[in-house]
Amino acid sequence: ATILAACTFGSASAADLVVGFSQIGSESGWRAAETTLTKQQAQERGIDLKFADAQQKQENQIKALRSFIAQGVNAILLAPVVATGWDEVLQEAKDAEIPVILLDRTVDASDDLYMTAVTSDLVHEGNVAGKWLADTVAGKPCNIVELQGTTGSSPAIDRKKGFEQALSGHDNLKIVRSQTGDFTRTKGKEVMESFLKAEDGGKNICALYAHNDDMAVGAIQAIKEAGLKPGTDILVVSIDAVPDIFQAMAAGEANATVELTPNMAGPAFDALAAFQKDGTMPPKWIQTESKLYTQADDPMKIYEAKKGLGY
Ligand code: GYE
Repeated sequence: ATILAACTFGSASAADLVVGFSQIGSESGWRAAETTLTKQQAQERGIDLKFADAQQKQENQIKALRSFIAQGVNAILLAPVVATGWDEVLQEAKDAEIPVILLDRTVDASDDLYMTAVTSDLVHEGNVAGKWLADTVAGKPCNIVELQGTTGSSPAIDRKKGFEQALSGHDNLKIVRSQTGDFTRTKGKEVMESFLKAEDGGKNICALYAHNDDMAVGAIQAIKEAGLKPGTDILVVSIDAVPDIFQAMAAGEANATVELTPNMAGPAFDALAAFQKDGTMPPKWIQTESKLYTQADDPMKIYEAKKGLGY
């Protein structure tokens, strides 16, 4: 397949590569940055990028992939909105000898149906967030509310798993409410409002764990409107490290975030270039780094550095 697939590219140089990108949508600042950077990198590398925004719907992603296959693109980038339901269309891409690279989320499908997945270690991210909270509350009783990412997506599944792993052995830490906020600010605010109402105005909520910063930013608004102080009455820990969470940290309204780079396309395009050059196959997983940031890390400086990067 490698040799055949290499022939698919023929003598095309990077400048001739046509790549289809099925993007989930623009549910968060992080997602918007990933789209910006992918388009920028394609332009810099002379790649003809066919961009399709699925508006958060898997059926639109499947339609886009079928259209890319019909167009005979050289390769496909896919950020899969949910983890299941991809086998058939990935098999169609494989039959057409079009390599598929997964960005920022994984799929429950055999890994011979995609070339590689460029993602962070999503379980580790949840684990880092949970460990930070366990260390911060240091044995005191702490009721946690959790805003989950999109139901059925690999980040929602894995970030929950990693966080709960970090809590095991700390009986003082308890998740008392957990619901999806679909990775958006609006839904994050809405669900946090319902948590606060259900938990006696939030008096006995010690911390919020949000699977992304956008839901945390929405929740912070809800906490303030309930007359409580986010960052002190209710600790706030989340993931992505988008500029606005650093602004909240600088105001003392958020406490910690785990960084996820929005530059997934760089490693993806590098892998495609190597494959096109001499058929070199990348590893099945290209892992991006995760780094914890807290209020101690000069948040305003980081905000200034990040705010121009397409979020
Ligand atoms: O954390 C969130 C986006 O798939 C890991 O998707 C990504 C997540 C990211 O909506 O902001």
